[in-house]
Amino acid sequence: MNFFIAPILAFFLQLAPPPPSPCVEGDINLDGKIDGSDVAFVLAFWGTPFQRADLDKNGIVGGGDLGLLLLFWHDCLVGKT
Ligand SMILES: [Ca+2]
Ligand SMILES: [Ca+2]
Repeated sequence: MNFFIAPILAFFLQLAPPPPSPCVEGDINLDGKIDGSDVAFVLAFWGTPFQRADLDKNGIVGGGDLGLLLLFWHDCLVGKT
């Protein structure tokens, strides 16, 4: 499933505008917030070297990136309220 979805998501991410918020670290789809859609990107690119979802910079998207995304999620919500 990732084989078909990942290239399509990568294409649309290339068209995305610059990040509008300080939540850059985990805002994979650049919509200004860190939420379930960013988790979906991590899962869609799981096991691939997609750089924007590779938050821990180990060269592959995996559990470490999901953990960091959840960590950033919390920080982002605190800053927005
Ligand atoms: Ca986002
Ligand atoms: Ca990684």
